[in-house]
Amino acid sequence: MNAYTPKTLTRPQASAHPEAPAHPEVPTWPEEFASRYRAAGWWRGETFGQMLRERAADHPDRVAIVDPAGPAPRRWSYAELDDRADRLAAGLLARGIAKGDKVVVQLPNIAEFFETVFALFRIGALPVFALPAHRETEIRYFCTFTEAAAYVIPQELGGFDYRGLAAKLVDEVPTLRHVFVADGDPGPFEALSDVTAEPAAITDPPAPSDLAFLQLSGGSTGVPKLIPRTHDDYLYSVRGSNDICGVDEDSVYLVALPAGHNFPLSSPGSLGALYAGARVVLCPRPGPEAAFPLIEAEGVTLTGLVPPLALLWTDAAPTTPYDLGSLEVLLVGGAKFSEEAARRVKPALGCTLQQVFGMAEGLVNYTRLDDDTETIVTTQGRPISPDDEIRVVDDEDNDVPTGGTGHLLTRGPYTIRGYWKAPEHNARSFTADGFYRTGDVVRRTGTGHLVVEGRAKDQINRGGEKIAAEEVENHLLAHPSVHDANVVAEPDPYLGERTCAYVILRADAEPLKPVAVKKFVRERGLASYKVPDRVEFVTAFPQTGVGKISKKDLRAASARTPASATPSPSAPSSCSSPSSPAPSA
Ligand code: AMP
Ligand code: DBH
Repeated sequence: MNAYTPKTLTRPQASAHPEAPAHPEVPTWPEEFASRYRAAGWWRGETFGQMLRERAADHPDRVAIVDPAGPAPRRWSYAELDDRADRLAAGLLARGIAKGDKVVVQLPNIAEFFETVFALFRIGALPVFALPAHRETEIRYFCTFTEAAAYVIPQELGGFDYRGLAAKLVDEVPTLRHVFVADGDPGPFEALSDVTAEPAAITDPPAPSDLAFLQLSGGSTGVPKLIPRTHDDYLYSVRGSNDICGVDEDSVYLVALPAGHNFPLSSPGSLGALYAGARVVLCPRPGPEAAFPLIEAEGVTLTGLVPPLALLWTDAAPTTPYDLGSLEVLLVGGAKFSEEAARRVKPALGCTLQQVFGMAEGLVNYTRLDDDTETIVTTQGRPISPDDEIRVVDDEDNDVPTGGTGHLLTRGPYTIRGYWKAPEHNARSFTADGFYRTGDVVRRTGTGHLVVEGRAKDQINRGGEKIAAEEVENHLLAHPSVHDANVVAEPDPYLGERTCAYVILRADAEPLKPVAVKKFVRERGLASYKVPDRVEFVTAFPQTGVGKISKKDLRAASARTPASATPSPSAPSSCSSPSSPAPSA
């Protein structure tokens, strides 16, 4: 299958002002790299707004978005999506939302997600892709840190009323002028469907080198970091993914994970499908009960899942009454997929497994559809681009030979050169010559495939949901009875990893129950996947030779704890709750 090639490619603005970064707060590619990436044809001077316009012109009547939720399933053609984005763009401009403004978008898998992000792309306002699972703490941070002008929410999801949260934030965040409610009862706010005006030409559209949006990082520190992506660089990752995953205009992509996450958005994701003029089908929940009927009804050809969900699907497939015969490719990534589970995919689902090891910061690796079975089940793939530079290094940044294990550093045409407004983080997370320190420990095979062997960053990967240990520790430390806290990963047969919090209580504190600690963290308004699965009270932490706390020893201790002695963790939000499917940033 060939990637769909648009009939008309406009590539005007890219070279118009290449060396003047439109966003001085964002470290960007030095001009020698930018011109190289343009000359190589990776950056083509496209924007997402133009892209949709061209697809709509080329085949107005093809179905772009299928949203089966709600009283009547909706099927939007390319012409309809294009027109809706135009009208919403005009409505947003009329409300004073303009180029460069940030808009926190926290929508589930509903058609309005696409209307909203394409309207924002068109006017050059930047979506900030919050996940439905995020709660007060995260959303307040996104709104204040980005000085967001607007917040787009559903009415309610999984029992959580987003309007209550919005009301609080509007009071607290001076820049937040608008809340738009995409479905249901808008309450005191404006219904998104009312934000509409006659489309007019946009006088100052974004340039391809401008930022398109801010994506979220799972991070390893106390605060999530924001990832600035440009139209040019992201479109390249999407186009490159389409070529590698065989996406063409006959493809049907099922969005099973939360639509705003980098994986289902771009690897090759919904944006890949729209780039190809293909069809995007929205799945309200990622489990087999919701997904399998849609696969049959819509003839879904590919989708992406995190490992725990892929396990659920392979378990359910042999006995399902639904015909899954249309499924050609299942992408699995976000966390390490075990070899045994990987071997089960083809026999159970009858489709090709494609492992994907990606990150919202950029670099995405795929196993290739024509790789041999051993490569597909034992590696996490190789980079999209010949210009993706990969280094595997030891603790002193010396390159290790092929086949050796080390830290993965990367630089390339769609990997950021720095987080948004985070100079101190950037000094640590990027080398002086612009390589991103991924925090992943990998081995590179002779064929250039990467095998993820572990992780150096202080992060827990809970079935694809990323949790920065430090963020949770900071919340635990806020408890008046807590003297000190350390959060580590412990193995879990289903999730891969779950969280264990080791807590030292103050000498004078009343005894506490683990459940009280969990409740305290939850009530601080944190996404529920970040609430520790297990809380263990200790009187001291193991130390290293120089007296630092040894997380390594804590992890080892927690791995030795018999599973039966611990309450079984809640399923990843991907599997249990409609509001918060994995993975999370
Ligand atoms: P984020 O930076 O939040 O987008 O999360 C990206 C991180 O997820 C990577 O740096 C890896 O740690 C992890 N990850 C993603 N895909 C895989 C995979 N296929 N195998 C192992 N880890 C993965
Ligand atoms: O985990 C991720 O962030 C991820 C996984 C697969 C990702 O960003 C991607 C593919 O693009």
